Amino acid sequence: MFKSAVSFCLASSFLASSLSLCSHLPVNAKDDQKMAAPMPSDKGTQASGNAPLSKGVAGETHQTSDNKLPTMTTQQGVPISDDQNSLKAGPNGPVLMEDFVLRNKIFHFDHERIPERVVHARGFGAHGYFENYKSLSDITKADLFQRPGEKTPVFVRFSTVAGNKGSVDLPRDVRGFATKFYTKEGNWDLVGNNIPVFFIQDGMKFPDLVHAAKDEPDSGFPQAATAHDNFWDFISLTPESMHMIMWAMSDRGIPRSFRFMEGFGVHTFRMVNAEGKSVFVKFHWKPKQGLQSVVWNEAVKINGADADFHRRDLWNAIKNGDFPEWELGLQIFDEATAKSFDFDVLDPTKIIPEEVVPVKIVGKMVLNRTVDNFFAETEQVAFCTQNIVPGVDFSDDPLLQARNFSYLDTQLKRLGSPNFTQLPINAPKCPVMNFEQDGHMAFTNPKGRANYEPNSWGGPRENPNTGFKSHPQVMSGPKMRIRPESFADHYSQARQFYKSQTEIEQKHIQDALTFELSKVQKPSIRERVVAHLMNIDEQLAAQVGANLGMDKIPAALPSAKPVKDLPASAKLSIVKNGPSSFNGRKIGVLVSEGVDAALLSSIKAAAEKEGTTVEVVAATIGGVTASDGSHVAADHKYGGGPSVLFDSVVVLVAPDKVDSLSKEPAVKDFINDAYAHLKFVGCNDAGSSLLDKVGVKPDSDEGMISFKSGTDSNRFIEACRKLRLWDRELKQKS
Ligand code: HDE
Repeated sequence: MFKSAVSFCLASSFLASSLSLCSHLPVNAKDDQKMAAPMPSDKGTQASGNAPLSKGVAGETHQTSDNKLPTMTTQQGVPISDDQNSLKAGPNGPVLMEDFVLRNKIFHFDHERIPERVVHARGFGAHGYFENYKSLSDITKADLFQRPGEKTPVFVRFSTVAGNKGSVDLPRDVRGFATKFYTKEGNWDLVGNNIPVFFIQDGMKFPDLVHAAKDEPDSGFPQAATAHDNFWDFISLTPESMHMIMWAMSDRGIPRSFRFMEGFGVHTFRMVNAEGKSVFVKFHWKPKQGLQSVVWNEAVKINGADADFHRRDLWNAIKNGDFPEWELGLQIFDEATAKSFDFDVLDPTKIIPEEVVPVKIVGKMVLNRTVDNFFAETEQVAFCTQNIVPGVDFSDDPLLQARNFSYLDTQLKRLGSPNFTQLPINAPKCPVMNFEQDGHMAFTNPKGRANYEPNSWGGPRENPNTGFKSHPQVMSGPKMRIRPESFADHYSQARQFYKSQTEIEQKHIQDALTFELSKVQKPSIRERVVAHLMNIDEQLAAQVGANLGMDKIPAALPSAKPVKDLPASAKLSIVKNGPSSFNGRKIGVLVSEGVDAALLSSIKAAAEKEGTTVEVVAATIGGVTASDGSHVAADHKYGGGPSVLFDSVVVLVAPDKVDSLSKEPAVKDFINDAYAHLKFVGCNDAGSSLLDKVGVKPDSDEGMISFKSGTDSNRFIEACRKLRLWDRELKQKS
């Protein structure tokens, strides 16, 4: 009665248009049944991939069976004939229960989500390798560090902490920097952050910290933002967090991209050599691209313009062959040195200044491959701090000890099976041999008869020579819940950090604290935070208090230990550790019809020489015709490519377009924001007039560069190496 494979509704891959077209189905006179509307074109749709389509007998469209694409199958491998329509009793009839194709598809879809990470839910990963500069056999027997030039595969996942999986990339937050080394002696996970200290000293407080930082439990907001009462309430009652607060409120909390941030192992770890001798180490990742952050107003706008700013940046850099690199640095010290410090190296709220123990660079990491599938790799990767290899060991840092419990537990919850280690992204790239078996989704069960040890059938067996052995540290002491006295100085290093910043960086810390605390509704919480700041720097407290409209700055809270004036450390500033090149950055060139072709080419050439990307912003995405009649392709339309997406901008317009452009809101914003965000701004003569008309003085400071000839392009790029003209903000302030 019914033709087979009737009623393809391939008219569009989009449900809405499919539905509207299907509701006007033409009637097939012969079978008196409704048929799908014909395709508007036979070029193929998203639904059909690129499969050629042919017209059916009554004008309906069918996929041809002779296309070259592989045949779609069910999960059981059964070829699918129709991926558009469920199996019905007649064209308008109910869907039949026997439709295993539909059921399998929906069943799988219904189970697509897994629990997101309870912290660090939003992340982005990439593959690469770590390469040794020289052997570290004197301090560690870790196999990956033995041979100079040897490369070890790695997977790195960067993340924000507080936001949910679908939140934005640029909230003010700490960034995760987690590295999985697939070594020949097992996986080593170095699960660090872009800030070298942490909020708390004992894992017991972690759930409280995270509860306070995340959205409030009654309202469910704010998401991915610590600017709310609960967070600052907890912080104001937790003096140990003050050092971390200085870092989080600095520009480190709003990095320009993952590529331009440092990474830190945070805790003190141990390395152990073949003789069993142990040293303490702190791990550092130093970006070869240099440090860079954005300014707060820019971050706010980037989140709207491109919520995926950081992930897109990393993806594009790798796809363009501009592989980001970090050098691995170690601070190595022995127990005697550790004891000589007036802070405790087991306290994760403390750093060891690089001036005190220099960072020894031992190798580099290159990220050179994007993931094939976000879920399979970035989402399913399971980092565990307890994944270490022979030659690396833990210290007694109580935060690290608590993490070692937590991560395995969380992976079982997220990935649902103890066999998560068998997933390709988590599986070691060396042999895995033991008698662990079964469990959900076991697919590498041991072969043969032996599944216990000792047995009479065969290996594997333990190896006392090469197997992992914990450093035989002597332990003694009464069993008690206590915070050591050596952890009690909460302010000295916070002060040291603040004092080590440049004037502009100190201003940003003041501004960040002001912004966050201005969102706190309860005055007593604001006051308590300012009272802490009094212990760090009285002027900082006075400025933040004044910005918050406090009549009286509260007295400093009592400090358990006298606050020390430690020497400033240049390494703690971003501005003092910027790049020497504009390599890897991006210039946005705003153009009009009739743009000067020669000038545009000279900018592109100068940028290419520096390793800088140029993107063109025009009235439409169709591009413009340049002065010489050539076509200039556009990467963005005005408004679609605001200046916040670029590290510097150039305004290249034709004289007859100045008037009309000066009335375009998106063009005005482009120019005004670039100036306000302290960027270097280049322009041709007509561009200068446009700047003037929208309220930006084209010769107001050395950051404004006018292009008279092609050589000015080189001058512009050289200026851009400074990244921002910080003086502009300081002058605006005075
Ligand atoms: Fe984590 N942390 N953490 N953490 N952490 C997680 O593990 C936890 C801490 C860090 O990209 C969770 O897989 C406890 C410090 C990163 O997949 C969870 C404590 C540092 C990532 C967890 C800490 C970190 C996590 C959530 C205190 C910096 C993301 C999902 C005792 C050195 C890794 C997951 C990735 C993730 C627990 C403290 C960094 C719940 C209990 C300190 C970079 O297991």
